[in-house]
Amino acid sequence: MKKTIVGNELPHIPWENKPSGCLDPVWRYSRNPILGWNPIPKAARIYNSAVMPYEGAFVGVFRADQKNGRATLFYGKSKDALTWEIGPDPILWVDENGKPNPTSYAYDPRLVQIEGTYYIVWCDDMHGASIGLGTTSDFKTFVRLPNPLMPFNRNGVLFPRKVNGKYLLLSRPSDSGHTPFGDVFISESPDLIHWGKHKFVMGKGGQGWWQGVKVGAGPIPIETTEGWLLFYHGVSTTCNGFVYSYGAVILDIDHPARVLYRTRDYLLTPEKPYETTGFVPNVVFPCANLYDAVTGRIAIYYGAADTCTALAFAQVDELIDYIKKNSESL
Ligand code: BMA
Repeated sequence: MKKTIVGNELPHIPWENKPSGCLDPVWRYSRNPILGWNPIPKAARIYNSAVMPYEGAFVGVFRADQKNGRATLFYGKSKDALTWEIGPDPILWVDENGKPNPTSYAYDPRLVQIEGTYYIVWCDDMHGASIGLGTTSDFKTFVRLPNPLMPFNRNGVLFPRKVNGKYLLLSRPSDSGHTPFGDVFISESPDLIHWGKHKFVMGKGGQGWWQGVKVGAGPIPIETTEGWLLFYHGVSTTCNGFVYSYGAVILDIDHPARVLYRTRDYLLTPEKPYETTGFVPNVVFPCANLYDAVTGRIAIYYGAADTCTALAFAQVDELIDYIKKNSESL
């Protein structure tokens, strides 16, 4: 069988075949959402969260909005990546000397393994929105590392391996609120501490109006023989507020600042009741993907309406073919 994804097999990836009659390259899990309102005693809503395979099962770092409204990160584990055991308490971050180093708020985590170490990137508070970075070796002790970039910034996404000998981080510089800054940049580092050589990757706009206000990188990019496959969210404005959809780009494998293809139309937009109704209506926001390199199956984890966690599926060859044939002119 053709192997397009460069990576490991994951035979127990959550999966459901495409429903008959569906023409779209991305389709929803029929039992969505997998986490609904008040999923654990200490959180009202769990969404925009990160999961990954770990020791034959799955682990996750979850964005959980507590009942005081504050966004916090919780650890969770699962045998099937569908039913999750989360919490009961937020992650207790420590500094590199083991002293408590709590976050004041933390949201939209991404989780990645690079050279055997696990890293969590999230939206942090450093006198305003900024990128937070932490690490763990066992999902028991979570150590905060220095904030990689200056505020204000969101949607930090690390690549799963070094490229040309450097760690790579995507981010979306902004100001402190829901801002008009909406473009994605890439930075590189020899050590995850010192970041530089910043480059522009992609901007809001294009022919697709769904991505006309801002765009932001989503889950950890998937390495494929065609380039890095990266899902991203795109925002448009209506008279009732923002609408968050998602699409995907293919980035050059050795020079990921170079976009090769980019979806002109969204892959998924809020349509289902759990996406159109909730704490913030009309939001689908992907933060994680699982994949099986043998079958090319991809499971996308996304937050729905800032309330629920939902799942969608794609097959890599069909998806890449679709992106190439339906690309924005770049
Ligand atoms: C963004 C982030 C996301 C959220 C989205 C829609 O700015 O804060 O966490 O899902 O807004 O509210």
